[in-house]
Amino acid sequence: AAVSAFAAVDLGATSGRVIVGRVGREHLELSEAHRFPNTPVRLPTGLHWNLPGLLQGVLDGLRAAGASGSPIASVGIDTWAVDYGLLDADGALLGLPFHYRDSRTAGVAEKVRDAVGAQRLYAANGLQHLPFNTVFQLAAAQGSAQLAAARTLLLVPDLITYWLTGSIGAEFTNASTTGLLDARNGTWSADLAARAGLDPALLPPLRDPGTSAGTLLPYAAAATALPQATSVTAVASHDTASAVVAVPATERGAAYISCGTWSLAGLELDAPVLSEASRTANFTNERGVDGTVRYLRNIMGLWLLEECRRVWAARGLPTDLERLLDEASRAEPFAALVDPDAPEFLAPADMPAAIADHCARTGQRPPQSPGGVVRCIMESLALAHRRVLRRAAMLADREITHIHLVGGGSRNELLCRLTADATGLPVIAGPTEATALGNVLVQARAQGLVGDLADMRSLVARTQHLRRYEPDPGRARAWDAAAARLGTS
Ligand code: LRH
Repeated sequence: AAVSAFAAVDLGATSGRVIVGRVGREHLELSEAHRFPNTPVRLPTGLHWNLPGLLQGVLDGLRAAGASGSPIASVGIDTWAVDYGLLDADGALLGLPFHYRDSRTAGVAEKVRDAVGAQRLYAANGLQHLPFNTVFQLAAAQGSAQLAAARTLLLVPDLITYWLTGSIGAEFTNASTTGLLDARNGTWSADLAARAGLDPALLPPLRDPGTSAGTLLPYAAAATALPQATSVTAVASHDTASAVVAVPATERGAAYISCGTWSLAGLELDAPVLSEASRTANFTNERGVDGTVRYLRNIMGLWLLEECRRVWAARGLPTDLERLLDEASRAEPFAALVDPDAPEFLAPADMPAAIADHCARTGQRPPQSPGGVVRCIMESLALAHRRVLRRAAMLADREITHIHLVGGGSRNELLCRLTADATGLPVIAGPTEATALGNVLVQARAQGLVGDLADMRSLVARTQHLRRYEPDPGRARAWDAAAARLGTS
């Protein structure tokens, strides 16, 4: 049977990859063509992404993809959300985009919320309050020469697309993370922009996932050795939106956790939940493909672990993941628990110290060994998964019968097992490469190779390796007690 090949560019917070996906009727298979580090740069102006470096990695990766044996039918790009570059009137990039963990947004969101009104803001954009939502980043840039010179705002995947094709647009799923999209009708809100002091003319026309975003510019064709006619398809360019496309859910009772640097835990809905209870619980309504809503909360995720490993490596301590997780699995249960979403964990210079401080402040003995720290992180994340999914079920009036845990975290057996035990629900782990699969599937659909969301998910379920973790009922009481210790249920 016919199989077509697509290139998925997936940029994450620590690395970028170009992956070749081969799709046929009963066939869905990925292979990594190129991986490169994504190293943020600190300048006097703050913490930035090295976008030109990332573009080079993308070009190298596309060249490798093209050399991998199959003709590349199209290219799709996804990255993390919210961050953007500004173009001047000539279409040139004005400075390096800021990293969402840059501290310049501290206190800004509160000001915007006070000016607009927290309830009005949520009613309008339906977004979880995160200090780095694009609208708050732009508010922090108010009055800068850069913003004054800007004519166009492009989110990171749209900027890469623009650099590859010359075509300007704002892909819809990622646009929904800016805080400038109207939650009810899914169009840019000139009113929100005006209230945030922004010129709505900066916001490019929206484009839907699955539509074409042009073909390669001559320089890009030359750099990648791909035909100039190679089309760049707008995929669900928000990585989480792509990951949720590839959640192999076939039943209504499914919840998902897209677990990597962040844990994004929630439900797929047909319509946003904009209630006051949802606002105070800080749930977000991001947009997915085909009119779906990603009703979820950001949980700080494996960032806590990765940052500990980075700090330990700098001190010459062992950082082998297998070994750390093995030590964690043998460490004392529930010795110390933290709220992973506490603001001090967003960008600390020293994560192990931040965790120790948090424990001390909450009257707990800080974990004494790396294994103990990792145990604390894993149990705290499992409890956060439990808390968020129980809340989501209540707020959206849905019963959750099982959890799909996708992304890099699905390889973490300890986290999967603890999440099953903490929630009392089966966890179906995998696919690990959900984001790249979602990216490839939306491209394949644009070529008519697969059908609707249900079709794509069933293909994922049939072809990808999944592993099921049953909750241990004998542990339920202990988890209830642990949740109670954090003041939640
Ligand atoms: C995950 C993610 C998440 C956003 C964050 C900035 O990579 O896109 O959905 O909230 O990065």
